Amino acid sequence: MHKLPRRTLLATGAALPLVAIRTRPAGAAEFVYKYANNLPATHPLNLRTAEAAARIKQETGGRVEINIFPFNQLGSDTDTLSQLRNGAVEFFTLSGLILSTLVPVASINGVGFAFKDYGQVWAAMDGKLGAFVRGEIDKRGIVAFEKQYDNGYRQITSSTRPIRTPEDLTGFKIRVPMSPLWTSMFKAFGASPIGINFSETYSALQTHLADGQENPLAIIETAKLYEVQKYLSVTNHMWDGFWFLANRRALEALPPDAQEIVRREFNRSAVQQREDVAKLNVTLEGALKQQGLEFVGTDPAAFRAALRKAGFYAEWEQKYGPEAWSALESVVGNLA
Ligand code: X2X
Repeated sequence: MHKLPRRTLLATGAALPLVAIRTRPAGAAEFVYKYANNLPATHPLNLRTAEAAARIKQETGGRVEINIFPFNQLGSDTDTLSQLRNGAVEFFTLSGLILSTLVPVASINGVGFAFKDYGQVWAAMDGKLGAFVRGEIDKRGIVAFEKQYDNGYRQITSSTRPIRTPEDLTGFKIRVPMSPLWTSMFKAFGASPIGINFSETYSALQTHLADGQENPLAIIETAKLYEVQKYLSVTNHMWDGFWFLANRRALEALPPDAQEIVRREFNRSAVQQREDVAKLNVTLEGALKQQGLEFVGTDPAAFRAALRKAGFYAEWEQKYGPEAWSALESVVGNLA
């Protein structure tokens, strides 16, 4: 600073903000950030985060503008995670299970049949388990906001044959997201899982690279997977949620009051989005049947027994370690 010419020195102080403002077009935001996700624009996650972005713009007096890029417009989840890390994308919602490729413990909420109901899900994820996972995410230069968005309980769909029992999964070519936990779980069922990003899933089903996949009803509906699937087996085999992630440098570049507004509004939208998904869980069965999906009942206890027999719980308990596992079991009871 001491070497700057006198004229520049005079321009500091009160004049500096004016200079900064003049370099932007009139009315343009000071911070223009990208928020990427993998879901269709019609999914409640996108509807609610769009509301949050609008509130943020208003409450920061137009200083912070967040543009949403849904449905993997900026790349697959794997690509977008790299972009989040290097700052090319500032915000990203990602399933903890996929985030586990970077932060291993983040897949723990996906352990098969762990949560009996949403009461347990939110007790764990808004409680000790969620705090533990966020702490691990934090070590990677990424910030996860407190409230997770709901993806939902996952159900298996198929284009070839109805899956009723664990034995029906034998050799079944099923698309799973890119995550060791998913692959491990479907191998434990005796299936042939193929890791494919969501951005490629519809076409993988269409071309029969995979004969089935598993996702919550809200995704099967909004991503129109019913167009390329025939049966839906109600398995509720795991619960999955999206962490709202921020590149730490980008978040901390915002003035403290704006950081607080951003965090508060995305947390608020998450809580509203959970309610939206809860309602859809009730109404979508009828809508999907009308689209031609045949619903198939299952005995979840049989699927869970298959996992136990294959040593799935023992293996993952060891991988996650005692602290995380006991945080999970403190809510859901003994899993092994
Ligand atoms: O990839 C999927 O199946 C999805 C959309 O559910 C996730 O983000 C895990």
